[in-house]
Amino acid sequence: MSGSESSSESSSNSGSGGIPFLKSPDQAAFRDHLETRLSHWIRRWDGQEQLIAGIIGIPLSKSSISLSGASMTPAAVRAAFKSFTTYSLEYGVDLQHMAVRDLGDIQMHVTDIGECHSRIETCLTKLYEKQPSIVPIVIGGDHSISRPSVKAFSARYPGKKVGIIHFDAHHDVRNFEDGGVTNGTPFRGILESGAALGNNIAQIGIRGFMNSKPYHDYVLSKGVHVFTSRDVRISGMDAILAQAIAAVGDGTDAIYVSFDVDVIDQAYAPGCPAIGTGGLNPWDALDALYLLGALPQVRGIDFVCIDPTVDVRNVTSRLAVQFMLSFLAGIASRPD
Ligand SMILES: [Mn+2]
Repeated sequence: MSGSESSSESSSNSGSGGIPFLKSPDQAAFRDHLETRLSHWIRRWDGQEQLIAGIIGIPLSKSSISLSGASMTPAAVRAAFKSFTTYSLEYGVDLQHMAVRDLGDIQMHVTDIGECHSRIETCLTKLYEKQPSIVPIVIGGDHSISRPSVKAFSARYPGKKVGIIHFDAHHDVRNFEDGGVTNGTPFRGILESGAALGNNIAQIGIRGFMNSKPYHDYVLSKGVHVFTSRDVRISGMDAILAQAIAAVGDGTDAIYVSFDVDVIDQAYAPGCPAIGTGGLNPWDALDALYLLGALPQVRGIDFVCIDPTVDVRNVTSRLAVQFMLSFLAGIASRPD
């Protein structure tokens, strides 16, 4: 039997309902049997398997100060899974055998933002009980989801301290009096709740003409380590990240990474509500996320504030997938 006959026979064997070449809708995309796409690899979680990492969507954007379709991000990110393979020649890794699954979305209340935040904390707290070693990859949602996410993360390590590395154009410590709990307040909430101490938080990529001095003074008064976008451009990401890790890792037992995609320059991340120039470039961020993934103390991450409804050719959602993959490649490089 020739090779071509053999391959046509295998196609006919795999046809839906025994009909040759017919594929079920969930397998309708082109498939090359010599490559694995994320959409083939990241299957839904069965509720039992102990995972290295799990994707959890939080479709909340009613708490965004500016109009945001961030609630659409988990779906947009999943849709982009078909565009990427599991193999990176740059990092020398194929992720396809790593136990990473899609846990689905946390159901949001339609009108009650406080209830939404409470559900996030409850759901993640229970998840950590059931999956003690999981690294959650939380896909927001706007940045307000990070306060309940960090609170659950902090409670995961009772009696211990957690550190946070926060990539953002903004300090995110607005007062609660003017607008309540929003995507502008997560780090005010984290600091005031004691979920993490200021001295255990580093903010990377904060930039000018997007913040106010009282908020800059506030984070400094709490001991937060602030590295601007300009600092990264002048000193290089490796040097800044090393300083941030040294500061945040000192005396802490676990590190959470919160990544607001608006930290990236608007040219590379047009699908964010708060776009602006002077931001980080994506390749620095990709490497930073690889290095953070490789660090065993890093036990959770979120990606927030993408609005797929204003994105251009899904550039920003796809960037988030690449960020997630770099981070997972880092995890794959950890010693067992
Ligand atoms: Mn931001």
